[in-house]
Amino acid sequence: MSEKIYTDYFFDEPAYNTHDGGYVPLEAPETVPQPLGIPSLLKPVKETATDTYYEVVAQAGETQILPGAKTKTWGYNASLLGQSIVFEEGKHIHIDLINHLPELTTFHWHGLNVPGPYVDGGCHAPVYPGETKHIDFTVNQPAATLWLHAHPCPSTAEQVWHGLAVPVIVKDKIEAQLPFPRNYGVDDIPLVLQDRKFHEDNQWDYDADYDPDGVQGPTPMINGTVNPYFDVTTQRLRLRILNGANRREWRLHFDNDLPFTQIASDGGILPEPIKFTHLMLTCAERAEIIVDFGQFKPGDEVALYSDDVAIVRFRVHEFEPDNTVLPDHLVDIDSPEVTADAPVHHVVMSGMDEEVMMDDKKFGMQRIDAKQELGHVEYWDVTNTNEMHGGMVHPYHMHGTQFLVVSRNGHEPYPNERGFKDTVGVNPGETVRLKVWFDYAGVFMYHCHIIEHEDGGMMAQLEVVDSKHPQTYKLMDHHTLMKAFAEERGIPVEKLRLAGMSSYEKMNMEM
Ligand SMILES: [Cu+2]
Repeated sequence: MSEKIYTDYFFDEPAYNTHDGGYVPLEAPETVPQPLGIPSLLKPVKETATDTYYEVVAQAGETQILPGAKTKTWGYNASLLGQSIVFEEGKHIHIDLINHLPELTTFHWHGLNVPGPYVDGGCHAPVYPGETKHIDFTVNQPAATLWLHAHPCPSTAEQVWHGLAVPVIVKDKIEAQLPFPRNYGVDDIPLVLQDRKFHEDNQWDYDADYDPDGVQGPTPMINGTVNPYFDVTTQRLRLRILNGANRREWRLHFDNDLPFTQIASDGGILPEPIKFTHLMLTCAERAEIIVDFGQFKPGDEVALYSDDVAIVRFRVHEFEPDNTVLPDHLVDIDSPEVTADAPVHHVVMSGMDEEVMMDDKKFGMQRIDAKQELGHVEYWDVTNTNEMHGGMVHPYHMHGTQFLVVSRNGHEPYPNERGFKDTVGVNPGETVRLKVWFDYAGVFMYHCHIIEHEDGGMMAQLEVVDSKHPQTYKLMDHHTLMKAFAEERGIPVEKLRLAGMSSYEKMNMEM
């Protein structure tokens, strides 16, 4: 492994979302430390040599997060966040998507290469209360940390805020050969980073906290735990970090700038491990890191911070010495040739607050904004036209693909962007060039992953066309979904308030 240790966040400090007027800084919780919650692993309902069957239930419940009253929360197969789901590469997966919530939802597999728009689970795949829908697909991508979250437009932000987000772990034979910790819950743990404001009786109040630039809270909540600690019983610890916040960027570093090693990005293992003291994750991005506690002794405590607030405390216990050295090279990543004569796609993310748009339009569910032939490899140039001072980094996400980052304003991408990604932070004034291809046909969304920005219209969709087997898709529309939300809430549609609606109204734009 190269001995270079990166000590900066790469991103432009003037563009951090801390500079926005509505920014809510994190505050250190004053409640008693709690053991970090580790989502249990969802058990398959059936398994054969080739097929795995799951039931994923979206449900409402109550969770003891703070002392006193329980908080009303949502989750997958649990009251908050959920049970982590494991997929093995090559297996055929069958999932019953079951909605026990009082309102419609969708089940979006963020980062999974599957057909769109129904298996992918974006806005065109609603599951209504009491309904079960079935999907099946073959896992066709390398080992990675992905996630499942709700995506019913324009209420994605509120449903994720209620708790509908859970890690999805893909395993394969290549990752299994690498000298990584992989004992789930012991030396291999997910860290879902979120922030909330607790109102009266420990409840969340999405409407009260609403901000069109993204809802935040002052209290860090990690895997659904406030003020968590984790008992370290091995020298090396693998953290699968997911930025599951609606809007917050996390700027991560340990006590005394303890270096750590990133081994994977959104879509899988990096070609080579990269050493850091500081790492910034924009919304929906993932990083797998290995932390080496070899220099510590039992009783020591090492905190992980975002900015200056400790978000997890690692309590060091006895452990066996572990002198594993990571190889310099982890996996091969072949960058495919761009298809001859392929067009270059241009995407522009503009505005802030209610004015956010993509290519000067707000999202229209029935409008196809771009097309790409199945299997073709094409450049996508993604531009953020925000001003550097007072603008925001917009995390750009595409459904149904893992892409490669080619360049940032013509320069090399960051050193930890040499693996597959599905979400990339685009700085104000920057154009990021991506190399994009799809393994399956369908309609796929692409958008800013500040979730209130996507609900507010900074989103578009493309059709991946298989010319040899043309297909048509039944696309949803905002009106149908909003009518359903209103009925489920027992109110007339005129009275319905969902996160993204005010952004369309303020701009006099039709949903
Ligand atoms: Cu944005």
